[in-house]
Amino acid sequence: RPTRGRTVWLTGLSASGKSTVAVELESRLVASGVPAYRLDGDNLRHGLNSDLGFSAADRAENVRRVGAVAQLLADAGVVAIASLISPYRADRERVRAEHRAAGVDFIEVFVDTPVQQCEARDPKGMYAKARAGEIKGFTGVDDPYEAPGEAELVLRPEDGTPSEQAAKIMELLRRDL
Ligand code: GGZ
Repeated sequence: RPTRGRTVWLTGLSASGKSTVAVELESRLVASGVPAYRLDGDNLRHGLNSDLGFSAADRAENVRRVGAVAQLLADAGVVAIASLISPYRADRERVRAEHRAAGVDFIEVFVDTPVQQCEARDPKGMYAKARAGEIKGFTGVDDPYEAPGEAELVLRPEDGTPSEQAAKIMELLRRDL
């Protein structure tokens, strides 16, 4: 029986761990024979979304496009794993509504790492630049992040390593894979 495609949408701040959890989830799915494909916000901004910046309108368009691609993948029987900051609730809800209209499952996962912790990690030095005013409109510093009200799953640092966090998503998916 072919697996049913669906979208797992990871939202959270820069350096919250979205991409790492996405990598772990993808390898767990593939290892259990489920086709999965990652759509990473930062990566897609080099190609599909290279015309977009970080205004609210551009972020909305970024989220819309990745949502549409995820739906295509899901339609092809693939588990699409999107990892984007996707800071606006309305943009994420629009993607959810489009999935619902198409009969495709949408699983929102809030990677809830507090900004202090993201900033302490600062793997690319982006928070430092934002604090110094060298980057304007950086999410969590001088641009908003609207936390999900009803995510299917919330992952906090105390839930363990990214691999353990990915295992929690697997539990949620396994019910009806
Ligand atoms: C937030 C920014 C910004 C601003 C550049 N605000 O952690 P990263 O570095 O590697 O990933 C972040 C990435 C965010 O892209 P997304 O497509 O996920 O964002 S959104 O969903 O909001 O459209 C960050 C980097 O781009 N970056 N400038 N101003 N993140």
